[in-house]
Amino acid sequence: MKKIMTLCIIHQHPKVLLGMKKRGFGVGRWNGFGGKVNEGETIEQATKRELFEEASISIDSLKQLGVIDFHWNNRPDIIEVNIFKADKFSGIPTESEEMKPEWFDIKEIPFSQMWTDDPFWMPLFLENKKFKGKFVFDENDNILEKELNEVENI
Ligand code: 6OG
Repeated sequence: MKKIMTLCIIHQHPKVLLGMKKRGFGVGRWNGFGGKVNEGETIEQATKRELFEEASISIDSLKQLGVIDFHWNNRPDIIEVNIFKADKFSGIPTESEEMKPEWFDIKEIPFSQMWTDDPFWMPLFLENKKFKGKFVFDENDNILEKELNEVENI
């Protein structure tokens, strides 16, 4: 089964807003904000909802820069993560039960405490390039296979 998910990173150059995941999937890692797309919701609506639920901020416009399929060699499901950027928001980034937001200079992105796919696509993301990819992980979240291509359109 394919699960459709969102991931949104606020990029106000030279800083990005990430959140420390406090519970659930990806706990202990810095990441963008996001989660599952609910039934009856568009991917963009889900992205905005998750950002508000997890960090108390609202965005009007957002741009999709990437889509990546993730598989694990010991699990049947596939996660499709839709990656968005926003540069303007309203509200004050606020800690929630799920995420602790923090600004990072793009030269100090904490890749050692992030998903191991992030260092591959983050440079494209920071340059506003669009990309599609596929990563296969083993049961310890090590990358077994990767495919990442810059594309004209998502
Ligand atoms: P919840 O299910 O906890 O949302 N996500 C990933 N993000 C990155 N950078 N790499 C991955 O590689 C990811 N797999 C999932 C999607 C989980 C959040 O984590 C993202 C969602 O934003 C495997 O609500």
